[in-house]
Amino acid sequence: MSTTTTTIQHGPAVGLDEIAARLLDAERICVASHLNPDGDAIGSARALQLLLTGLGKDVVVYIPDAVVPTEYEFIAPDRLTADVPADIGERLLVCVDCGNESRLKHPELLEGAATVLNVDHHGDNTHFGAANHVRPQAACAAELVWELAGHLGVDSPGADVATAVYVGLVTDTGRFQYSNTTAGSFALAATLVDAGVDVHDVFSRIFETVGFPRLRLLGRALERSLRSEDGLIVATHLRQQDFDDCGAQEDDAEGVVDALRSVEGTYVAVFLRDLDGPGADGAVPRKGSFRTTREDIDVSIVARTYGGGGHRQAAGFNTSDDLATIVERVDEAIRSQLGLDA
Ligand SMILES: [Mn+2]
Repeated sequence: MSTTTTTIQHGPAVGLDEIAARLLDAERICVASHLNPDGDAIGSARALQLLLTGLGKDVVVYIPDAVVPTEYEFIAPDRLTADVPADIGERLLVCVDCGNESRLKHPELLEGAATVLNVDHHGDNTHFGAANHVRPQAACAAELVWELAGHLGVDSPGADVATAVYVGLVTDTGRFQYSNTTAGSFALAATLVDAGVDVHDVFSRIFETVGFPRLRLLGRALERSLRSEDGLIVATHLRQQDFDDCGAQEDDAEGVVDALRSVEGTYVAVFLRDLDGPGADGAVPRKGSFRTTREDIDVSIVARTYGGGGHRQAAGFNTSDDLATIVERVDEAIRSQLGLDA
């Protein structure tokens, strides 16, 4: 590449006023979010794009593979790209809901951008931006984007921005049921409804549009579920063959880990997904996720021992370990975190 490369800066923590000032200074902006985007990734990126476009900025949105899961298509960003924009050197890059560099997939994006801003709520965010606003107390990144609107001088962001923010809020709080749900989450929801969100419409678009392949895939995952000897961990796995048999896509596995954690007495739910057949070395690349139901367990610590990361209560990783090995490691880790005898 002939563009000037700047090394990733790990810059200071700043307020949203500073983030807003830098955005207002820029003419061309690239809003980016993470691999395998969820409702908050899409919602926060779309809301920020709408705000900035409304201010006359030229805004493209980068999401790895340009994937928008079907249930979020109604808030899909415009000018969505899976490629590093050719003019990235002249664009201000602002990442939302993205905990670390690898979640962006293309490092050239960070290296090539004129400046990198990082707005997020993941506690283990690596502060990869030149300026970083990371607030773990926020239930979702979209909440920060909504607050940012005020700093950008947008007093009434309108129903479309409110709807995109609400999608981030309702999904990241597990419909206002996860432990990150606060009085503030409900207050924000009330504000968003006042701004024009149609709560039932969002509900039916996101939660009542489950494709039949997803139902079949969930059935397979549940049928194959197992429990650790002490009952603290419920786990399952899916292979590519399962996806093929069910006619399912990658994002159809979304609800699996949440179904597991609902079992009585479960501390941690583990979901493992084989990515391909075994490589030349016989190892199967796999992608895993952890969820815990308990405030006093931090699953992101265990995910980090696999080079992954996430939140205290929800984390992901890549590995070639099999399910039994992972369950054993998680069991050991939570016992040590809770001070239980091994
Ligand atoms: Mn989020």
